Amino acid sequence: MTAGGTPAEVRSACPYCGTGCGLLLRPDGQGGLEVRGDPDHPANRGRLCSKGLALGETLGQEGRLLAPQVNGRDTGWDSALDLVAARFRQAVEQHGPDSVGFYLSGQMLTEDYYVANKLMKGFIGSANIDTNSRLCMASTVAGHKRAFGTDTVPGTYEDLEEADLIVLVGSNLAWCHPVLHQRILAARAARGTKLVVIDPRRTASCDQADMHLKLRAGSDVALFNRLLAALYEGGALDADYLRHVEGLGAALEAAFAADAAVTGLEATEIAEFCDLWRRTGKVVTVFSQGVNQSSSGTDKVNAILNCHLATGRIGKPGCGPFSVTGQPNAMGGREVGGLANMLACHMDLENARHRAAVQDFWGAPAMPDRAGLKAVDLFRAAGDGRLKALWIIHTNPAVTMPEADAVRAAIKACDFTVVSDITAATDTARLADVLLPAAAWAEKDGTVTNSDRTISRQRAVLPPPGQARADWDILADVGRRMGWAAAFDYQSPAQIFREHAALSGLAGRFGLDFDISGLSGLSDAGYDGLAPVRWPVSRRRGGRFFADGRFYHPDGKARMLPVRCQPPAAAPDREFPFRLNTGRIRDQWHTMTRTAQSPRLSGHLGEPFADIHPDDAAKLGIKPADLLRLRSPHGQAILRARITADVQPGDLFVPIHWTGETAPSARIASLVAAVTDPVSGQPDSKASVAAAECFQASWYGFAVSCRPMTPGTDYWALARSETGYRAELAGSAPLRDPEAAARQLFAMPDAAIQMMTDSRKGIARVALHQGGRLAAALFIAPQPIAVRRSYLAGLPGSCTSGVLTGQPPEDLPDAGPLVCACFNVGANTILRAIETGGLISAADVGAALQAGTGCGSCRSEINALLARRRCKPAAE
Ligand SMILES: Nc1nc2c(c(=O)[nH]1)N[C@H]1C(S)=C(S)[C@@H](COP(=O)(O)OP(=O)(O)OC[C@H]3O[C@@H](n4cnc5c(=O)[nH]c(N)nc54)[C@H](O)[C@@H]3O)O[C@H]1N2
Ligand SMILES: Nc1nc2c(c(=O)[nH]1)N[C@H]1C(S)=C(S)[C@@H](COP(=O)(O)OP(=O)(O)OC[C@H]3O[C@@H](n4cnc5c(=O)[nH]c(N)nc54)[C@H](O)[C@@H]3O)O[C@H]1N2
Ligand code: SF4
Ligand SMILES: [Mo]
Repeated sequence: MTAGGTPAEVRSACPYCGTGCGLLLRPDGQGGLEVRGDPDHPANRGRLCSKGLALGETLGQEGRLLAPQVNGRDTGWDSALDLVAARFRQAVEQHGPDSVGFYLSGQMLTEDYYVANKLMKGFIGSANIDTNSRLCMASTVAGHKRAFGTDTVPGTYEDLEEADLIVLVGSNLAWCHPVLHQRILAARAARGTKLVVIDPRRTASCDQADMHLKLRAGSDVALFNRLLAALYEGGALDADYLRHVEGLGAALEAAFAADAAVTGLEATEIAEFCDLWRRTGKVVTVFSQGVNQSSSGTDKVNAILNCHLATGRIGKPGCGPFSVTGQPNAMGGREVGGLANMLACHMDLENARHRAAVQDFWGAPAMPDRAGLKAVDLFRAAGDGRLKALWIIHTNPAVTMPEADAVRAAIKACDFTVVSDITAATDTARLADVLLPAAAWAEKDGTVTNSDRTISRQRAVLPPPGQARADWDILADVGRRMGWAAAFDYQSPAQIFREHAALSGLAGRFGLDFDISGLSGLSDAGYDGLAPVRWPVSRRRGGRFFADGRFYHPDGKARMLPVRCQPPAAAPDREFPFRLNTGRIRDQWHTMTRTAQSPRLSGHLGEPFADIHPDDAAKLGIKPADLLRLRSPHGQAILRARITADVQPGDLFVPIHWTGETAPSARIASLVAAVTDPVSGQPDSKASVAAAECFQASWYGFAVSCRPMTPGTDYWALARSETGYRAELAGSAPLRDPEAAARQLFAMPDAAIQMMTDSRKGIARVALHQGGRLAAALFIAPQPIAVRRSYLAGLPGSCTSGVLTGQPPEDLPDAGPLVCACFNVGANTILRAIETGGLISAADVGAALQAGTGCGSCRSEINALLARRRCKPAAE
C-alpha cells in the first residue's frame, strides 16, 4: 500500500505474445486490475496493444475451474494427485517410461517448465515431453542448430530501430507483435527505414510497406536462394566473415540451381528486392509462422540464415536474422529444454557428456538417451494405445493440433488423460479424466523470456480463486507423490529459478550459449526485485552473439546449408482445388479462453470467416456475407465468407481462434493435414488443400442476450458484448417455430414475448422481456441478416421496446463495427468525424477521436475508411 491507501503498482509481464511487454498492475481491491504499459521495460517502453490493454477485462471468475475434478466430479488435491501419481507410476512399471507423456506450452513460466522437464526426463526417464512450441518454433530451433550449432536468437529489439531495411517473412507483425511493429514504424518515420513484406496474402503489415512480395505459398526457399545468388553476383559477400562459415560452395550451387519463377513473382520485383537487400548494409529479416509452419520450414529458416551469414550481416547492430517468438515464454521453454529432442539449457540429449552432467546435477535415477515423441506422433501414440497416460498443461490441442478431430478422438481414447487449465470450458478439458485447476497469469510468480532473450518477472497480484495452484507447484507435488520427495521439494519459484540458473552454468562450462549462472545466487528478495535482463548473464560471457564469428559447432564455425525449394506436400486438385492458409487476427489470442471474455476484443471480428478471392467467389456463386462450407480430407467447416483480393485466387485464409465453445463448425485445424517438416517435426499449418462451396442455409439468425446462449444449429458463433452475448446463427432445416426456437436458445421460459413475423417472406423477429427490460432478441431471415449489430448488442438490459426494427432510431448515433479496440471507436463514428471534421489523415482521426493512437494496429482500417470517403460517389 502507498501512504494514501491505494495499492502500489506492481511490475509484471504481458501473458500474450512474445514481444514480452512490461506492465504496471494496480489491483482495484475488487478482484480487478488497472493495467498500463511499463515505461521502463525495454520491450515496450510504456506501449501496449489492444490485447494487453484489455487484460483487466479478462480476469472474471466466471468459467474458472475452482477445484480438481476426477471424471467430472469435484474433489480435493490429495485424491486427485494421488490418482495422477499412481496412474503414471503404474504405466511406467507395467509398460516402461515411454508409455507416458507430457504435452506442454510456450505459455508456461520457466519455473513450471523446468519442473516438468526434470520430472519427465530425469525421473520418469522418458523424453516423451513435447510442447505446442513444436507447432510454433521447432523449425527455427532446428534451423538455428544446423547453422549455428545451437539455438541462439542473435537479434535484439534495438536492431529493429537501427536497421535500414526490415524484411518481414511470413510474419503479420502489425497484428501479432503490434508493439514491435509500432517500434519499427516509429523508427521508419524518424529515419526512413525501408520495409518489405513477404507473404502470399496482403495483411495489415503491408500498409506501410515499401514492397509486398505476394509470393506463392511455400516458395520462400526459391526466393532466398535467388537472393543469395544475387548477393554473390553483386559482389556483396563478406570474404572476411566467411572465414567463420563452412558450406558456402554447396549453398551457392543450390542457390544458382533454384528457379525463382516458382514464387509466381515478377522477375523485376524479385530483382528490385535483391537489389535493395544487397545495397543496404543494415538488414534485419524478421520471420515467423509463414516460415516455420511449413513442410520445408527448416530449409526456409536456413535459406534466410544463409544470406545473413554470407554477407556477415549478423550479430551487429541493426543486422541479422530475427525469429520473433509467438508465445510469451516460447524462449524459456527452449532454454529449459522442453522439447522432446532437447535436454536442458541448450544441452543435447544425444550427447553422453551432457547427459551425464545433467543426471549428476539432478541426482536423477534415469535419463533417456534419445529423443521422445514429437507432438504429432505423441497424439498418434495416445490414440493407438501406446501411451497409457498423458498430461496436457496450458494448451488446447483438441483445437490447435492439425487433424484436430483425430487428435480429439486420440485424447478421448487414451486410458488416462490429465489436463491442467484455468477453465473447464475448453475442447481439451472436456476430454480429461482428471482436471486440475491452475492459477492464472495475475495470480502467480515466475519468469518468462521474450523474443530478444530478455528475461522478465511475472508477479502475482491477485489471489488464486478456489483451490487453484500454480503449475510448478502441481507438478512438484506429483513428483513428490511419485516417490522423489527430495528432488521436488520446491517451496517457491525463486528456488526453482536458482536451480535452473545453476544448471545453465554447467552448459556454460561446456561452452554453450545459454548461461545465466550469474543469477544462480539470487536471494528471494533479489528474485522478487529482478529487473528485465537479457541473457547470457555469466562471468564467462555477455553481450551480443556472432559478430565475432564464434559459433557452436565443434570447429567453432557456422554452416551455410544447400537448400532446395520443395512445394507443399499436397497440391490443389479437382477434388480439393484451394490452398488453405490459417493464422491469427488482431484481437484474439489462440483459442480465446481469455481474450473472448473482453467485449472490446470480441467487437473487432466477432465471427469466424474465410477470406476468398472475388474471382473464386464469383465462380462459386458466393455473395458477401454468405456462409462457406469448407472440406478437406480430414474435416469440414462452415464459416462466413469474406470476399477480398487480399488473398490470391485459389487461396483461402481462415483464422485459428474458434472452438467447440465459440463456433463448433469453425475449428479450422480439423481440416489441416498433419504433414510435418522432416527435420523439425513441425506441422505445416499454412498450406493444406480444401474444397469450398456455398453453404445453403434455409435461414440465418442474429441474436443478442444478457445471458449465455445455447445454440445448436448447423452454424453458430457466440461472442461477448458490452451487455452480454451476441450470436450469429444459420440452419439448413427450415425453422418453423421462431418463438420455440427463441425460448430454447435463450432458456428464458418466463420471459414476455414480443414478436413480428412475415411467414411468407420467412422473416421473424422475437424479443424477450423480463422485469420490464429487454433480456434477449432473435432476428431470423432467409438471407444473411441485415440489422445494426453493434446497436442491437448494446440493448439487452435496457428498457427499450423498439428493438424489433433492428435499427437505431434516427436521433441515436450508431457507433458501427468496432475499429479501435484500445479506445473503443466504431467505424460509423470515424466516418462521421471524417465527414463533419473534414479529416484527411489517420493522424487527424487520432487527434479527433483517439482512434488509432493506442497500439496503432487499427490504423490500416482507419486509412481504408478515409479512402472510402475520398472515393465517395457524388450522389451518395
Ligand atoms: N493477435 C494475436 N497475436 C499473436 C497470437 C494470437 O493468437 N493473436 N499468437 C502468438 C503466437 S503463438 C504466434 S506463433 C505468433 C504468430 O505470428 P505470425 O507468424 O505473424 O502470424 P500468422 O497469422 O500465424 O502467420 C503469419 C503470416 O504467414 C503467412 N504465410 C502463409 N504461408 C506463407 C508462406 O508460404 N510464405 C510466407 N512468407 N508467408 C506465409 C500468412 O499469410 C500470415 O499472414 O503470433 C503471436 N501473436
Ligand atoms: N491451423 C493452425 N494451427 C495452429 C497454428 C496456426 O497458425 N494454424 N498455430 C500454432 C501455434 S504457433 C501455437 S503457439 C498453438 C497455440 O495453441 P494452444 O496453446 O493450444 O492455444 P491456447 O488457446 O493458447 O491454449 C492455452 C490453454 O491454456 C489455458 N491457460 C491459461 N492460463 C493458464 C495457466 O496459467 N495455467 C494452465 N495450466 N493453463 C492456462 C487456457 O485456458 C487455454 O486452454 O496453436 C498452433 N496451431
Ligand atoms: S504486443 Fe500486445 S500482446 Fe504482445 S506482449 Fe505487448 S501488449 Fe502483450
Ligand atoms: Mo505460436
